[in-house]
Amino acid sequence: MATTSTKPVVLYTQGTPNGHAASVLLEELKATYNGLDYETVSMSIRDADIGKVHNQVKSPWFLEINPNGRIPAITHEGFPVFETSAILVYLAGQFDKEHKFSRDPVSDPRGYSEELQWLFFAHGGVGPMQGQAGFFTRFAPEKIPYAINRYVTETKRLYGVLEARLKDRDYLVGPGRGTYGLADIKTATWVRFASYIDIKLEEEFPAIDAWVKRIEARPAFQAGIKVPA
Ligand SMILES: N[C@@H](CCC(=O)N[C@@H](CS)C(=O)NCC(=O)O)C(=O)O
Repeated sequence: MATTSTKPVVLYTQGTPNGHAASVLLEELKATYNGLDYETVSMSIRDADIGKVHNQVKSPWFLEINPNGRIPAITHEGFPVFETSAILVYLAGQFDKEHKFSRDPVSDPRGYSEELQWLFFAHGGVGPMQGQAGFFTRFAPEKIPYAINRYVTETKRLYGVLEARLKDRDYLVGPGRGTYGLADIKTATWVRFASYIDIKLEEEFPAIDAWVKRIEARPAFQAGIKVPA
């Protein structure tokens, strides 16, 4: 059930790309700003646990936090936020006061728009397409070549967009070569699992490969992808 936490932010999560996006940003904020801390509640996302385990994502208490019954979700002093990118934007607004990982909507509205564009591109495109590609490649009880081909092909098309964007940049958003931030976190947490759908980044998408390695070298990123313990 929902915890009575002494920490202001509670993250309800599991070790998946979407869960990692939230925990990576929390770890980045924790490493940069003094005072932010959070508690993690490890959720079960297995259908087999519905009705059995108290912290399954379809439990009535959790549906009050996330009516969509999925991880990640957070509460901040009791205020619930669901959907990965909405969580990233909320946490940035509350805690990234010096805009180290996010663009300022007031002083830099176009930079903020650019950030949302790449965030939405990953949230509505890369995540769902790669997720379906992974499901049909690895987990579906029946191998359906049409479905595998459709989702892997669309994931590769989206990777082509990222590859073109990253060819002469270090990060997705920002002037010059860009600066690391929300859109990189949201996208890299998915793309680093490209090999699960048999995409070889080093050979097929070298600019993406270099970008993922650059991001994975960050200590806070490494801490975030180990959540929940
Ligand atoms: N659009 C949602 C997707 C969340 C999502 O699909 N979460 C998966 C794990 S990565 C989940 O909780 N699955 C459990 C279920 O479907 O019951 C977001 O970005 O937060």
